[in-house]
Amino acid sequence: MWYEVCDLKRITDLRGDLYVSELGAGLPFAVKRFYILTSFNKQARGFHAHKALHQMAYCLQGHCEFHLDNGDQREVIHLNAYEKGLHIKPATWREMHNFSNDCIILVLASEVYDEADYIRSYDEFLSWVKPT
Ligand code: T46
Repeated sequence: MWYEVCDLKRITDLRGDLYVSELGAGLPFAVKRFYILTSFNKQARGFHAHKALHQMAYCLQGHCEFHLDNGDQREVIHLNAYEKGLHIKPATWREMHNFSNDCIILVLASEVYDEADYIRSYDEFLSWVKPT
């Protein structure tokens, strides 16, 4: 699958719930960076692809939509539960839309920040994933 939705494991006891994911069990890559997106002002974000980066996005609060495109197929994934992580793989165009006012998104990344890994033009993305 060119993207995946991965469930966190829930461990419940009398004190409440603990959700966990670890390398090889729900977390498909070692994490070198994380960032948080919040305080949205109705403007969509993203509009780029990555050449090599893997990311897991968790909507910790509220809801939002990830629009993913691999050059052949488009999918809209509704993230509205913090126990669901969206694995966005390399060579995937992503856009984020329709954030709720209270939305908080946590993103885990496989690499440190590198602007050279971004493809920020959709035409360039199509030429990169589907060379003629
Ligand atoms: C992605 C989606 C889901 C940094 O300096 N370090 C960082 O680690 C990141 C993520 C961003 N930045 C800078 C680069 C820009 O000047 O922060 C500014 C905003 O970044 P950007 O316009 O890329 O933000 P989004 O929300 O469009 O995209 C972000 C990630 O950049 C991207 O990798 O997949 O979230």
